[in-house]
Amino acid sequence: MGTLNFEVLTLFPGILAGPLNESILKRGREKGLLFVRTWDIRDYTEDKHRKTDDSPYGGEAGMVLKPEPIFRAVDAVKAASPGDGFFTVLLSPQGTLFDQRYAERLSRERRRVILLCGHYEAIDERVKDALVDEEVSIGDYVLTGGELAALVVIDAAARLVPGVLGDEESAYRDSFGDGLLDHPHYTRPAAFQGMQVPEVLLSGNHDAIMKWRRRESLRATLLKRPDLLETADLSDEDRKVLQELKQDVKL
Ligand code: 6GU
Repeated sequence: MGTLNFEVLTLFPGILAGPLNESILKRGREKGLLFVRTWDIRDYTEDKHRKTDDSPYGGEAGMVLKPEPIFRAVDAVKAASPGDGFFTVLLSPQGTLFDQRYAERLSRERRRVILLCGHYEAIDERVKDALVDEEVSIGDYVLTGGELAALVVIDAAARLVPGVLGDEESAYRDSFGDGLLDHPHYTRPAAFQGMQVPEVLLSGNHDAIMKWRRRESLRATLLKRPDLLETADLSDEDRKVLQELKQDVKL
């Protein structure tokens, strides 16, 4: 079985360390299913002040990440694994939106995935032109840097690698897989502060329970994220249920 390999280039490797050493990511790494290595871009500067950014040509405000340290760092990553293939992703708010489909594609990636994190500032365009295969954003908001986005990308892809989730955990792997929101969940006690668990879940009728869950997934999606219904994987029965739910909403 293959390992999902990430090489993360960052000015702040410490941001990554905590989350990679907890819970499922930690266990995935221990099992050899996930490999994540961080590279400090500042280690690839060659000047006395270890300068990684500079003011932009054209005289606008702000700073731009210099190309040389990044090119050297990427060279070092590639030299460390001779013969391997590489796929380079720049994390930036200008990228295409990261979603479950992207996570699924990444989870099957055989090449080493280089995640390039910017911080505060813009990045010299020649890095994108010469080194970057894809530019990815995790949503329409601005973070201080790409590190948290890199963690999101690693986490979402890693949990889809077979064996990373335990049996109990992987039962939930498909909850977004068909493009619908999850249905409600309940555990003991059956009555709590006057609130009852839905009768059908206590019935032992597996077929009725499966139908209830599907209906509640469709209901949650219709109410909270109707946009997802455009691309969701829907059966004829699903469409019938959706028509009923829409009728209910109007009452
Ligand atoms: Cl990938 N980077 C930054 N800095 N901000 C973001 C982002 C990435 N995705 C959404 N906002």
